[in-house]
Amino acid sequence: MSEPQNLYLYGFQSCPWCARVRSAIADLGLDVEELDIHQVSEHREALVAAMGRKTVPVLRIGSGEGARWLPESADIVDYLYKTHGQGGKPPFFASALPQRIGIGVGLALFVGSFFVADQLSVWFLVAAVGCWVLGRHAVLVGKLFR
Ligand SMILES: N[C@@H](CCC(=O)N[C@@H](CS)C(=O)NCC(=O)O)C(=O)O
Repeated sequence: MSEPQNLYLYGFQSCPWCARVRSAIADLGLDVEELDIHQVSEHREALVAAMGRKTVPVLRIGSGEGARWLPESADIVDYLYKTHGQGGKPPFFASALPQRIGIGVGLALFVGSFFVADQLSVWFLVAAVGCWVLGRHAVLVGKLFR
């Protein structure tokens, strides 16, 4: 297990994307202080001051002027495994891969829709939107497999 790393997670209890980060933190056995933006207004204000919005989860690495603020649950999970995972990989649905695959396939189908017959292009567009939505919400899809 790694030493405490001066890591802080901005989030709130019922946020599914925060749960994804929490599962990685538990898996890696990290010491991360959680800062609940619904319970403590100072945490919310600090987050908005740093990020310009209150979307969570956001990982703060360090404190004060030199702090780095990292948004996006999949990127946070990747960062935690890169820095503390000792070569291990996050589980598929906790990683950024499903999002990247969903969005990539969605984009490919969208572009493909311009090159196929009219009747087929509608289905390509429907499938493109489906892949994009599934990719964006991979964390919720992943819950079905847990
Ligand atoms: N793509 C983002 C989604 C984060 C997200 O939608 N967070 C919700 C809570 S679970 C939120 O903060 N919504 C309020 C807002 O954006 O102001 C991620 O994976 O971290």
